Amino acid sequence: MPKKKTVITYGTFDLFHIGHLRLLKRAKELGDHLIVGVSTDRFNAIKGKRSIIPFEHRAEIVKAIRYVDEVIEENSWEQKVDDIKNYEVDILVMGEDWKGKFDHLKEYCDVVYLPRTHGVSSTELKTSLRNLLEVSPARLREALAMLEQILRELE
Ligand code: C2G
Repeated sequence: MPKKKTVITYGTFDLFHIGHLRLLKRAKELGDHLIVGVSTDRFNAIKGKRSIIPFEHRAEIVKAIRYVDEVIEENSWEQKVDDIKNYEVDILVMGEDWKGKFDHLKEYCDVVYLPRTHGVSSTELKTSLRNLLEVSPARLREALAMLEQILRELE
């Protein structure tokens, strides 16, 4: 029986979206067992990222993804070496925005950078949501004029 190939990847996975899903799908296709290190809120602060969705929910969502076999906490940059050893990881997978950043781990396992899914990111989603909420006075006046027009037609 050949040894199961274990894959690991890490991320915040805030506002879970198609880019995250496709990354996890492709990571699982590289092996048999996929472990995902989900960044805790505290580690996000260290990364300089503030996620909207709290860690517990982000972890629960990732765990529910059919490609994911195991979820662990990502608490530090340094834990990857121990994780690779403790979980007998064969491949570390990251999106290409991290290209080169984890090459030092090639000493312990294969390191694969996969193309990102273009046109979507948690940051872009946050911006779109913010724009939706920002109603300018001009847009309010337009809406008011439309409502007054509707009222006139109803009278
Ligand atoms: N990703 C992607 N396509 C996108 C957005 C993200 O392929 N449109 C990938 C990223 O390249 C990453 C994974 O999805 O591999 C998770 O993305 P983030 O949640 O943004 O993770 P990040 O903040 O980059 O944290 O130690 C590693 C860090 O924890 C990675």
